[in-house]
Amino acid sequence: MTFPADAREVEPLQAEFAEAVLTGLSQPAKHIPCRFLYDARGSELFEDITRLDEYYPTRTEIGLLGTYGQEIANLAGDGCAVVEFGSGSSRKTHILLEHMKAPAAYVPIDIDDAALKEASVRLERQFPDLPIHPVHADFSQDIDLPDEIGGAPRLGFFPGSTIGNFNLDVAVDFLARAGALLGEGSGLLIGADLQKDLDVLIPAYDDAKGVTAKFTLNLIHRINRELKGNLVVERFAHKAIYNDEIGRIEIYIESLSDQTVEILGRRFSFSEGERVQVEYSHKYTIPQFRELAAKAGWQTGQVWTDENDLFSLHYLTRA
Ligand code: AVJ
Repeated sequence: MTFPADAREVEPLQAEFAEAVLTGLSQPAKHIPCRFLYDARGSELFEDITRLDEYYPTRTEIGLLGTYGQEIANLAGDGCAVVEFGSGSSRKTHILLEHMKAPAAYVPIDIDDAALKEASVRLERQFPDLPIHPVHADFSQDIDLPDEIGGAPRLGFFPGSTIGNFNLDVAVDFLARAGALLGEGSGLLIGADLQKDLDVLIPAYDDAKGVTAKFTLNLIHRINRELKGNLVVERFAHKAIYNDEIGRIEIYIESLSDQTVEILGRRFSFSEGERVQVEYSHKYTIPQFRELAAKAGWQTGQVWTDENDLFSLHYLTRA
């Protein structure tokens, strides 16, 4: 395994977090970008979410990868370099790699260096012949692929419906840049969550055990710890609603009273019921997602879904 040069190291997140919170809470419609939910504790809580009965995406996608892995591997061809965007714990990658014939390399890209190292060590043990070249970077920024993968055909892998975090424009922009990075002739296997009944959708983002609430409210603990905040977590609540017009789950931190808080020596006021938007999770129909991919210059091909039409896996190609 090789680790990236300093030039590819990401900026320390601390200053960025401070800037995002101070600016985001100064706007009339308060918001904090969702990537700040995923610190070490947040990533742990998200892993807990993926194991909830109500949270169908993870197990459904894992099922699809198992069922259609061979078909996917055949489409990708032999000797591919697999490039995973936002690989995190790389919990789904082995299913894909097991089906692929003589993959040339695995390139996990993630902003969390610890998760990246851990996953690389685990996969290296599991696939001793597979060269692994981790890239420590924010995959939403411009990145370079390691020289070591040379001219191997590339298969991008973007599971989990992480693309659902992005607004339409940002999603198109990301897919276009992923296409430029992977290059001509490459493939992209991408998971997209599907639109569905609210009685299934809402509990997936507001579970009975309150794990999702804990995940959302962890942001308050992070603000208190890292940005000298004095927020009282009991005075806020997790709120998940479905925006029917746009087709997305919207997650908020809601203030339970009129209150004023202090963060890095600055004061912020909340009225009772006021919300801070912290995450979006866009849901697509298959035609909608194909249209989005086409806008970003990808050819749409195979789509796999489960028998309950909960989740979709798309295989895209680049001419
Ligand atoms: C990591 C963006 C795929 O949208 O389902 C789940 C995030 N937040 N529950 C999703 C999330 C709260 C998740 N993604």
